[in-house]
Amino acid sequence: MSLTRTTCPYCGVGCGVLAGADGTIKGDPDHPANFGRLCSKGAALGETLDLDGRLLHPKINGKNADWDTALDLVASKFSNAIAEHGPDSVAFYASGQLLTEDYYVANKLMKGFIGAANIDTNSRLCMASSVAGHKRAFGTDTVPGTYEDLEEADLIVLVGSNLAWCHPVLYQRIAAAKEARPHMRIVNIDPRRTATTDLADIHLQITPDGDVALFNGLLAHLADTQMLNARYLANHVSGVDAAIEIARQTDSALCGISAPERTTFYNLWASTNKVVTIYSQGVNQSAGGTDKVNAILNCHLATGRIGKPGMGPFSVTGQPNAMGGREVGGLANMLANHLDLENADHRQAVQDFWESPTICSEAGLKAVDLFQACADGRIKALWVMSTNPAVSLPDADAVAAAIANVPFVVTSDIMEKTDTNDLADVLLPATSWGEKDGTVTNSERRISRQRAFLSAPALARPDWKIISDVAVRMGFADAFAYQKPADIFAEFVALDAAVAHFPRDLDLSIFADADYATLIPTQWPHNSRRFFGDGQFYHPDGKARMIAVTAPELSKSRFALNTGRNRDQWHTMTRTGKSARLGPHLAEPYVEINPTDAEALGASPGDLVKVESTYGRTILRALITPRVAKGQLFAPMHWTRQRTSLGTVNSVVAPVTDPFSGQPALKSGAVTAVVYKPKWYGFLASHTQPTPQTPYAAIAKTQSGWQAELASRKMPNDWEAELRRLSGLTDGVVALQADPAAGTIRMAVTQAGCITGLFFVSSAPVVLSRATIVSLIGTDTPPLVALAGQSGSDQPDAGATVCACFKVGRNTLLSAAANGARSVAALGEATCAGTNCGSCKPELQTLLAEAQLPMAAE
Ligand SMILES: Nc1nc2c(c(=O)[nH]1)N[C@H]1C(S)=C(S)[C@@H](COP(=O)(O)OP(=O)(O)OC[C@H]3O[C@@H](n4cnc5c(=O)[nH]c(N)nc54)[C@H](O)[C@@H]3O)O[C@H]1N2
Ligand SMILES: Nc1nc2c(c(=O)[nH]1)N[C@H]1C(S)=C(S)[C@@H](COP(=O)(O)OP(=O)(O)OC[C@H]3O[C@@H](n4cnc5c(=O)[nH]c(N)nc54)[C@H](O)[C@@H]3O)O[C@H]1N2
Ligand code: SF4
Ligand SMILES: [Mo]
Repeated sequence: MSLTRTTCPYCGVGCGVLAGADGTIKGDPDHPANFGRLCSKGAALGETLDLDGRLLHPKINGKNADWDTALDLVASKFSNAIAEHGPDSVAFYASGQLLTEDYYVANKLMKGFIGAANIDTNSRLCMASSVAGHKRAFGTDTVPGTYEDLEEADLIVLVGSNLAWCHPVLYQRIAAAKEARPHMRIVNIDPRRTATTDLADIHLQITPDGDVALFNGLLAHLADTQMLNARYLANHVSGVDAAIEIARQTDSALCGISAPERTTFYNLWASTNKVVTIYSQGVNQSAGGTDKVNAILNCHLATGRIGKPGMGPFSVTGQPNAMGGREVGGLANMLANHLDLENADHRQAVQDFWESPTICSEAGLKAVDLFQACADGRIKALWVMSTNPAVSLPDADAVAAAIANVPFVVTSDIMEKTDTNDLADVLLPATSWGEKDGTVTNSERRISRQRAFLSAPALARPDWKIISDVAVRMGFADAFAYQKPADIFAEFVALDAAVAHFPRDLDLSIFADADYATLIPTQWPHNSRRFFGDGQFYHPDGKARMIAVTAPELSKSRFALNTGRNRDQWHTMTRTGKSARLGPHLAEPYVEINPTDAEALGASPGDLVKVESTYGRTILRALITPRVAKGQLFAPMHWTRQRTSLGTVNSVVAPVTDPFSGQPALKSGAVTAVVYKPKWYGFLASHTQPTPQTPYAAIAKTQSGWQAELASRKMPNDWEAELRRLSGLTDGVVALQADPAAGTIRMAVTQAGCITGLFFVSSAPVVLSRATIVSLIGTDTPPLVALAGQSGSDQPDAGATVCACFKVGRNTLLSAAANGARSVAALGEATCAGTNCGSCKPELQTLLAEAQLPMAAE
């Protein structure tokens, strides 16, 4: 069958994918981001294409509606709010997961036609500090690096980036380069030990937010050891003395790393010319995120290590189109095409080009403030597109209440049940990846096509079309008469040509004559041109600026709550949560706790822990591990109220933001933790989808249906009724075995000779093999055999999934290792683990190390 050439919809690496309507997914060997590679999420894309859970019709107050009724309602609600309360009374909250064409149209409608700038996006939570830091240093928001630089570097410094899990294909490219060039050095700067740390020669386990102290120390070291590039600084950089002065005053010990370790790192940095510093959310998502960015940029500018092969700062983007969003100016303080909202000439030029009735004249509300305005009653109509703010913003319960407080809320999404959709008046069904056409820009400024290989299901429509249809109904028919995404892309490129006389980095001239249908992945400004290689920057004097940044005071809370991502889940799991293959890697919301802290709290493995702040609380499974330092906790951001009762970690994260970028500090909340002692723990496997109803409830998709981890302090009177309530299984016969002495109850539901539900309850955490129990659902295993928690066959328990592609469990791997497979390659040969996408290789390495087996020389 013929495969369509498209781009992965997950992370900012932007891998090329060959996809077929039958669910075939392959890495595109010709795409310069991945050359055929894919990670576990990309490889499992075929499993997320079904229509299960999709939003397929417009809905008004929960009832299906036709498009005309829904669009008329949305347009009239927005128009009425604007007429009555002014353009600032309405807001859009968009996403780095929109395609460039969708994003361009949304931004145009708000800024040029509604005439306000209340459009912000989830990129505020993601890239805003990098944008602000770049602008301060370069005069523009420019990411100068390319992926090839990563392979050419002699030293890669990874700051606040878990590349192995979050940009797996870049991680694999670096790992391959290191193997080919063994002198390459890798330093990982992260308060936590992660899968990425395994590739590093040096792990600098700094205190949270110790980054500025560390990099100011580096700058002072470079100055003190005559390693500055004096000629470069004199010709191309301003602000040098002030930045160095502050750096010298900084106590670099504040970063929490010993003096000898700091010196080793500083000497390595100073003596290596080809240095790339990759950074991500450990830098951006901080109350001092912009200063962290500039502390890093300062060191690259001070040595002139920027804009040349194998060197430079590299802020990797998270979402597939975070970069495209910046290009179209999707944030509340940007215009379009890298133009400045504060610049009257820029505004006039855009208004002239759009032939628009108006143009916003000042910056709109940034994400956290925007939802505060929703809470205050200032926003009368809100449109959320392709993002799930009730989960992903800090102080998420207050954000949910703020959304509920807005008189009219519309969302565009591909899924029906999300925490944000649950609060909306109108739901608009968008076409999903595979059904839509457009472009995305990856971390290295490469624009690639996403192409449809499936037809749009039911009434779903592309986002650009939905937005344009509303704009037309608001009275702007001429400006939004697009027939296809290519029309919008052409306008985006034409706007760029129309404003080419303003000094900017963005230059889309390479796309002027491009054929949209056959567009191949192309980098701007021009495939071979490098930014800043000539020492020219975009401040009026043509120079870059070093910024004097001070190290912040560090938090003294009992526990600092760090948050982030898992290898196999994407954000709020609306898509990856559908894949039974991806679920078992880490199936529950958990909190990593250092063993010393766990002992002090009295927490044992498998216990539940209540993590609380002044903003809210969560209940999470304790994962006791030395990967986190004492006094720190780490919890993933993925779990929502759809899949858990109290697993939404942003319920406890404070809405503190960086003063320059407005980006929230999502990585360092002050929290308390105590063990949560329920009366019973339960594990439920069911053929129906359970709903979270007990204080601890974590629901996940399995190959045979669903599973739920449960716990409660309330003892039900009737266990059979409880089983039916939690599982939704109304039919079938229940067999129950109680063992009061052991404190256990076991139940099996059978219908027409098949097991449809199994429920294991215990006064202590349930220790049976989940994989075995789940495998019994849908089989004709006799209930009594099933209740013994055994499959009836002699299949050993594979343990928690490590390799998602081949479903290889931890126990299988440990026994292969015990039988002599003592390297990652040997484990691959014995079990296939790690031989497809390779995303689990860092974990295979860790598993071998933990098994304390002598490693074979590879
Ligand atoms: N599997 C997967 N991949 C993804 C995503 C996903 O949801 N799932 N999302 C994508 C998106 S949108 C993004 S933005 C990227 C994010 O990619 P990353 O930024 O790599 O991911 P995070 O896990 O958010 O955080 C990175 C690290 O920052 C560390 N950190 C915390 N505080 C500090 C600090 O003060 N200093 C330093 N130096 N480090 C600190 C954390 O311990 C964590 O390991 O991932 C993208 N890729
Ligand atoms: N505590 C904590 N919180 C965080 C972070 C963290 O590290 N820690 N990271 C932050 C970061 S970097 C990010 S980027 C955000 C991400 O957070 P969100 O953007 O809120 O999370 P997603 O789950 O990606 O939400 C995307 C939504 O769009 C829908 N969707 C998918 N495709 C389409 C489409 O084509 N069209 C439309 N209309 N909808 C679609 C999905 O079903 C889903 O509901 O989270 C932020 N929040
Ligand atoms: S690294 Fe994985 S998630 Fe990111 S674009 Fe490539 S395949 Fe998709
Ligand atoms: Mo992100």
